[in-house]
Amino acid sequence: MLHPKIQQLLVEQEYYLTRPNRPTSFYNGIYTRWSHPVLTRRHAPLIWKYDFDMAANPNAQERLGINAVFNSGALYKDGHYYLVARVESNDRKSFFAVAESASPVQGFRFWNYPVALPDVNTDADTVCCPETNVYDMRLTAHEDGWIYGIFCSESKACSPGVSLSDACAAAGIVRTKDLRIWERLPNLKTVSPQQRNVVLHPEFVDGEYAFFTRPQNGFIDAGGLCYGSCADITKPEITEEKLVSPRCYHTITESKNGAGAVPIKTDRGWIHIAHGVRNTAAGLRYVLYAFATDLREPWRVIAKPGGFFLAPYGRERVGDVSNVAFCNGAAVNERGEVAIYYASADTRLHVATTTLDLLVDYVFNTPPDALRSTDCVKQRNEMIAENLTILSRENAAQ
Ligand code: BGC
Ligand code: BMA
Repeated sequence: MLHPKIQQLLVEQEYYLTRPNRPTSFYNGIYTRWSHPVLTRRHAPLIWKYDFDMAANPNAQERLGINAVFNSGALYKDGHYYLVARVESNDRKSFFAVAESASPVQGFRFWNYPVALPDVNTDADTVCCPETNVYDMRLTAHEDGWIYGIFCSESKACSPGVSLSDACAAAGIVRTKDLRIWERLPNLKTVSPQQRNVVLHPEFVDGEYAFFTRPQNGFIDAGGLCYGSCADITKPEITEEKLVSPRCYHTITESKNGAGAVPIKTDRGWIHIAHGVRNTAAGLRYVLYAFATDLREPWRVIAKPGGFFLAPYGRERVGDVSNVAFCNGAAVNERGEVAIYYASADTRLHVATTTLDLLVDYVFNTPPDALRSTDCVKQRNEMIAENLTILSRENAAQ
């Protein structure tokens, strides 16, 4: 028999999981925001948290709590949406779990077991200890036929003299055909000592596996969104990283930036949804920005709207790490509908829906950042002047 409290929780969770979602009134003509997050800690199956054995758990206490469900890789395949979410338990360790739905905006359910991620480098070397934490998987359906997951593999730094919080970040690589059985490949090697926010491009470029990288000297100090490639993904090593999207003073990427979703292919170019970070008196603020790169030379930026594409809004601003919007997955269906999965405040996962056409309009027709207040006002005044002419024409016609 099940504990009555567990029975009640199961009923309540079912109500929550089947709750319909609806668009909000938020408008910018670029994407639709939805009322409810698509994944939260309340989506975590109760069997992950409670021991259902009445004798062992007579008070129906949570034994292994789940704190947050956020930054998720995404994939659309055969009419279904798959999310590989970052699930963070009460002990601060994250793990990956697959949630599936036939709809991009509602009805996501986790599979019974989290991803069994094969372990690597369990022997400490002289610089980095064995992997401690994993997070932020990007899912790439590659033209070689595999689905790859590139994620951050974090470990404690262990050279002599380091502080308790010194850490190493590397890009972990796994691949699968069915999201159930995962093969682990060696962590990506690059010239720079650390990496976070690495994304595998879905197509070969000049016969090589192409990556968007984010070189960093230490665990935090980061050097812009870059590009590099390697011939053999089973021996993943990038020997040269080209700068694609630099950090820039007094813009949304001043402190850090990095790739987000796997680039989205359109007729006009690859559309990238990345993140930019600036510092404030209240701590770091993470927003999403977008740009396009050339179809044949995916490292070459061909359009770059100014400012953010999406920033934490209203209640999204509140959570464990407030003022963070973060995206590591988007899914595109055969009708050109795009679901952008973004997390807020490192706490829960939302969706913004749009289309390839609307994204192309946004990326190619939004003016670039004019970089100085005076020039920004000039840029705005040109639009205001044209608008006033249009308005007076309208008024005269009435
Ligand atoms: C956290 C990440 C964070 C990173 C850099 C990690 O330990 O798990 O969420 O992005 O540190 O601050
Ligand atoms: C990072 C990311 C995310 C996280 C963000 C804000 O650098 O890799 O995991 O959402 O910080 O805390």
